[in-house]
Amino acid sequence: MMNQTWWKEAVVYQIYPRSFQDTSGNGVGDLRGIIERLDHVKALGVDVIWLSPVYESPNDDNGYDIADYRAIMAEFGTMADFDELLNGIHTRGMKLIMDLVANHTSDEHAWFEESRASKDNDKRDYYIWKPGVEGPDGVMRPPTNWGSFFSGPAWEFDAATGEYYLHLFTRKQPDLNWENPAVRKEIADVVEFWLEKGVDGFRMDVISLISKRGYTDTPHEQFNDTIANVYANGPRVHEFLQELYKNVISKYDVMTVGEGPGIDLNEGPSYVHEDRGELNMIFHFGHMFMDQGPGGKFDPVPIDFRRFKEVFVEWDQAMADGGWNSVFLCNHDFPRAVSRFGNDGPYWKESATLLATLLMTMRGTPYVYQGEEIGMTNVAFDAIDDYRDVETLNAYNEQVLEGGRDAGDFIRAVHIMGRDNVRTPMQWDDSARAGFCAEDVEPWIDLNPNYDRINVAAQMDDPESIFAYYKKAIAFRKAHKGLVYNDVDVWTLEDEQLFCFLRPGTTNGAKNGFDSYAVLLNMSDEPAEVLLPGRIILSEHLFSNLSNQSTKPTTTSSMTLMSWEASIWKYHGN
Ligand code: TEU
Repeated sequence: MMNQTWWKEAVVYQIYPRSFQDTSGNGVGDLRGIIERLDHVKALGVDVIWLSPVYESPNDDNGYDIADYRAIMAEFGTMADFDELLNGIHTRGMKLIMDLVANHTSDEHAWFEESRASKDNDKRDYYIWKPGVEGPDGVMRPPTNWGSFFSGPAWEFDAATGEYYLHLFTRKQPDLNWENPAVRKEIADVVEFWLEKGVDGFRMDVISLISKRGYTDTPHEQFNDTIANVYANGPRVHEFLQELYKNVISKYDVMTVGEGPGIDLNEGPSYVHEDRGELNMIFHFGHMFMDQGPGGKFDPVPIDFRRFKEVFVEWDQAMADGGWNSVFLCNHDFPRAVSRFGNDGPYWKESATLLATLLMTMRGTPYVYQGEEIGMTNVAFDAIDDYRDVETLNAYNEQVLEGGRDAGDFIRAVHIMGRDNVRTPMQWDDSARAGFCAEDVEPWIDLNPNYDRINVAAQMDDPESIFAYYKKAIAFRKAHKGLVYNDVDVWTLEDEQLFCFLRPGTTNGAKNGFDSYAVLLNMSDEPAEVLLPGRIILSEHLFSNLSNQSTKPTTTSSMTLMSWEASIWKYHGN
């Protein structure tokens, strides 16, 4: 039986502060806005808030480029606001985890300003500097052929000292040199600073990238393979994480979740196994990268439903022995869950609530991204000028302006995959700015025009709403611990429509004290016939997302689910 802890039983809600609630009148969300909306978050029944970065930043990548780890971004407020927010969260019985972005800083961080000043500066080795190499044509080239996550080379020439620095993300996000013990000490001090303030843990940005493997050219391959084979899981990553845990994190009762591009099934458990003293859980990208075609992120292909299910099964099995998973369908980097995995047209409500059911019935800690609880959808701006995300804008420059790709074709890909899909302002009500900011203020990015239909106010008091369903599903998970800890046994892997699994209340054949649950999900627009495993009998219907659900208790071997119906049963047998 797995060890039981609070962070396994917790449900996490992610806030992207820029897009949550403006109170200062600058069209940008802020900390006081979050304070005002804490009762909304509390009403959902979540336990932990993960706050995307709020530190001082020039916002080249919306705060994922930190200029001062100990200061609050002026646009978001002050440290006094932060303290009040933390207090407001704790008073409501919730916890707060911060976003620790420590693979890189902003180029406007004081460390980098010193580092770039001269080759013999004390902080030169805080970052990764290399001389260029001379090509056969006598022209100076970057040290390797590495590409950045956000288009263009991963090296930037700096004229002051005539060398290149590494930046796996934008050129305003230079990579820190974790080989340097002084850098590791700085980061440990930052972690301690926030833990001493009373925060309850960290989400660690691209933590899989902090140890570099050495600097040789990559073969020409798909970018996601380069991430996995060249950038991620470097030789010292586990040593670095163990050091941070031992010296600082282990002294506090907090949770950690590492973000892990390039972490595969073999590597995953070594980041989170309970004996290793590294992280509690990671975000893997098995289901987040699966709809990219050969051209990468802006070359979308349809979701392979069978593969989608396999990803859940494989990761559950990989973590079953002493590890732990996080479960998420969306965050600030990927499309809206209902638009991507559901049907945001005719089955909007049914599919959004089905996805909530999946999230709350898998093993692993569930993460809900702001707006998911009201079924917010992708947006489809026509013009590139309406987009704000540096990933999208850089890709537009590279693929359309320089590469000659048809602009309309590119924008259609952005409608499906762009990160701004999840960064349009939170939809609170149907007033002119959806309650995100004052009506005479321009928000930093346009609203999704469907805010008049999809908003919190419209759902708040409606017992049939997506919001009401999220509340019920979260409470249901908390009341049925078997949904947290029991094994996952999927029996419809081949099926084109169904995702059905058992959560047996037995571990290695012995009863574990929890009940057994069967979760039946029809992830399609057509009704579907579920063939039940012969060894079980559904004994009690517990939960469903449709009001006209198929609640008939059955002793027969099959039942029919309506389009996007989700149904949870207690069962007997094994
Ligand atoms: O994202 C890391 C990451 O792997 C992303 O590049 C992801 O693949 C991409 O956004 C998908 O389009 C983290 C943060 O979550 C992201 O917001 C930051 O931009 C990035 O790190 C750099 O800090």
